[in-house]
Amino acid sequence: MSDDPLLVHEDDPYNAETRTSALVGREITPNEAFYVRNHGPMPRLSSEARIRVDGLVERVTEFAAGELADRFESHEVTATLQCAGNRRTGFLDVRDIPGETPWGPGATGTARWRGVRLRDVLAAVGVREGATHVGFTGADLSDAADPPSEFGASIPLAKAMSDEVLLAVEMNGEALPLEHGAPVRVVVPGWIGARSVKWLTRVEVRDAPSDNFFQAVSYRLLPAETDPADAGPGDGISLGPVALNCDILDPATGTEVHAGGVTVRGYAYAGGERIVTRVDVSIDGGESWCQAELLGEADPWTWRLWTCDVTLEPGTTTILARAWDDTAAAQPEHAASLWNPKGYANNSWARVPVRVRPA
Ligand SMILES: Nc1nc2c(c(=O)[nH]1)N[C@H]1C(S)=C(S)[C@@H](COP(=O)(O)O)O[C@H]1N2
Ligand SMILES: [Mo]
Repeated sequence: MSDDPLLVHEDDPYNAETRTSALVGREITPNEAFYVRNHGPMPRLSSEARIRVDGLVERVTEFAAGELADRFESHEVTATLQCAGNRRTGFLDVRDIPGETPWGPGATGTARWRGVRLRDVLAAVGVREGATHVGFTGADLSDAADPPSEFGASIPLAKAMSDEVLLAVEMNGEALPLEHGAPVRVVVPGWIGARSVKWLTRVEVRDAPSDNFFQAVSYRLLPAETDPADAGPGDGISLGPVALNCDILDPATGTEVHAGGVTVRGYAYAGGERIVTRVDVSIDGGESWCQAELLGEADPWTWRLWTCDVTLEPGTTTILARAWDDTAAAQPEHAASLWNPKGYANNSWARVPVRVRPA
């Protein structure tokens, strides 16, 4: 076991997920334990860095990053970020996914984000008639894009105008760390992490979604038979609101536990504007289920931690978990039915095999 809360998948670009041991039982993920998902080298910007707000606005305006917090009211939102590739490893037993990071359950975390509302910034510059989307551009150049480009994304105007979407300058009470997008990043609660653009340099009000590679081509869910190399702009399903998901953090996959009473612990996250309403746990392959205790408060923007006491007999067993949301939807059973060429949105039942030793 390592003391490092992060499991590094790649050094360049730097990509690391939170180990389950560092996620378990914590409502808030500490900054040094929060997963990092990058598509290129991390740019070092100063507080003088400009953020240009343009497109379908009355007054094209540039703000210095450091001036935003003085110009607009400060707001804090506790929100879970979840990468669309979280739990991709569950797909790899079904079929290989070359060229994509094999994220386990730790490409997600919850932080207290403080900053200004995007809505207030948009009101200050004036949104023009015909606007339907708001695009974001970061300062980092990615050669994952063809041709290489800055990382970018967009969200519909209605979401951009919501209370919860922030241009964040602080994370858990500290200045936003470099790897999380300093000095200013977007935070879009309920939506896949890829829409929360880091190292923000541009906000563009548009009459269509962004044509940035990471919005138009990547982060889209393709039919299983497609070769992602052939995918062009607009192909597949654009990923936006996160799908209902959960995973087991303790016991950890493949570990040994003593027979008898065992407390199973994990997280569940409804995504979109939904809340988690129930988490079921099974130790008999889904024949029967017991209901986990949901901790904390129901909140659409954050995960719900849960615990469930089970009694395990000696041998090997796979602990299962599945979450339900307030639309009465539950997670799908098998990763196989969800497999897609880029390995996004695996929200199939959590499955954690353990060896149970006689007590
Ligand atoms: N500029 C920029 N923003 C970005 C990315 C990036 O590579 N560059 N990665 C995105 C993805 S895919 C995710 S999941 C989240 C991860 O945020 P974090 O690294 O702070 O956890 O940032 C998003 N914003
Ligand atoms: Mo992501």
